[in-house]
Amino acid sequence: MLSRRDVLASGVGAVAGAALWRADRVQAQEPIAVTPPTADERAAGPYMPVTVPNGATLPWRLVNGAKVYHLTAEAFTQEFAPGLQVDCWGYNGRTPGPVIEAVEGDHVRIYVTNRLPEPTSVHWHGIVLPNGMDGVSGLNQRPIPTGQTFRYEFTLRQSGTYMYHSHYDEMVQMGMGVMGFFVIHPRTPEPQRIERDFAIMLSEWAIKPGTRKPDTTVMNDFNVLTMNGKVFPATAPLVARTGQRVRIRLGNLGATSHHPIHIHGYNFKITGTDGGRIPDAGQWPETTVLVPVGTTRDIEFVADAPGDWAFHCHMTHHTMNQMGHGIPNMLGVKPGRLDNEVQQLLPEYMTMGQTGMGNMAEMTEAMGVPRNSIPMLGGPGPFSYIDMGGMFTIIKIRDGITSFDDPGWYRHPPGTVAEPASAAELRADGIKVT
Ligand SMILES: [Cu+2]
Repeated sequence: MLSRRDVLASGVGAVAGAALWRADRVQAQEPIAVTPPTADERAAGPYMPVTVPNGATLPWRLVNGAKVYHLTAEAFTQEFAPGLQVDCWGYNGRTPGPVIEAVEGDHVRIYVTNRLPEPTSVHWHGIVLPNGMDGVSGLNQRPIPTGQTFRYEFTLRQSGTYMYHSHYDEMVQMGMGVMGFFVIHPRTPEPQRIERDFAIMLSEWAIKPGTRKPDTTVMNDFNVLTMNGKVFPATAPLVARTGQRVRIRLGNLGATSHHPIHIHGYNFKITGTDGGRIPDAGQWPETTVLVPVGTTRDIEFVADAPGDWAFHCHMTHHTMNQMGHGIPNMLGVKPGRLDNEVQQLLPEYMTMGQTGMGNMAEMTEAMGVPRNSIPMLGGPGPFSYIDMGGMFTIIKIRDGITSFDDPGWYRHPPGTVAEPASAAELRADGIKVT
């Protein structure tokens, strides 16, 4: 077991650690229900804590040199976006559960209380540990019965982005949200200091419009795609100051969908997986990183371009919400007298989609949707309605900011926004529009 001195020796210093702890509390997008860290905890926190948009980190306590955590697997209701309440399972009242954060070399003791209506167990995905701590029900341990608390205990011998999730009745429990991140910071500070470090868990859900309970039995019919348990526009932006070095840790514990996550305005390097840090020579530039089921990917870039940059899954169906996918293709269809005739039976009938579906998000919102559902919802933007939902968020980079709260919409320097071309401009450049 590590001594407290070992833990304290694991980073850059107590004073810096204390400052970082406090900064993270201020930066959090939602109140984090933790007691303020004790002097011991502050002293042992010499790393840049992860910022969890819409989420939380798990509080811990130093007891005789070990970091002690407590997870409770339980059922609760979570709002994915205003208008969509979902009955989920997860840890400590949220899905994904709070991020477990520790430092390489730490000895961790994690108590898991089961308040689910069936047994559970926790697997520590990617973490090197004794076999009996690996959490596969039946193989490595007895399942944790409802109402009981089990103890997991191991020493962290690696650093990187890992996960934890149920390993009992996996289809149901993971489909209901029983998962979270396990971030281990390196014992020696990284050569290039990360100044903004985000963690985003990607999840998929099957929730029929008007219902609130995810259907965990579907194989492909997922219709709600979340980042940290929220769909756009409820996803909190990722805010950084111009010039800061940013890391985004992505994880995917969905059932079947891989997510190509795309950044606008930047390229990045893929710097880590749930196997650990990728050596510099093995990193290549990308603008889209595929995050397959059962993996994590870390990406890093220097935020040198101010603006509001989209950050989203590039599967176009994954930035939609509970729309029907089996509907007829109406593109180019001339409805003729169809509307008049059908309206005699269904007064509110309207044929839609003949010119495309770009305005349907706004229209369905105006027309009303079934109770507790968000068909195709996007959100208002600075220029017009943003017709994307689901796995979509915004990276907001601003010059000189000291608060990382949502800074509002980007104010573009004059002359830097796409605008209608004037006749004189077209003439001058020899463009003929017929
Ligand atoms: Cu996707």
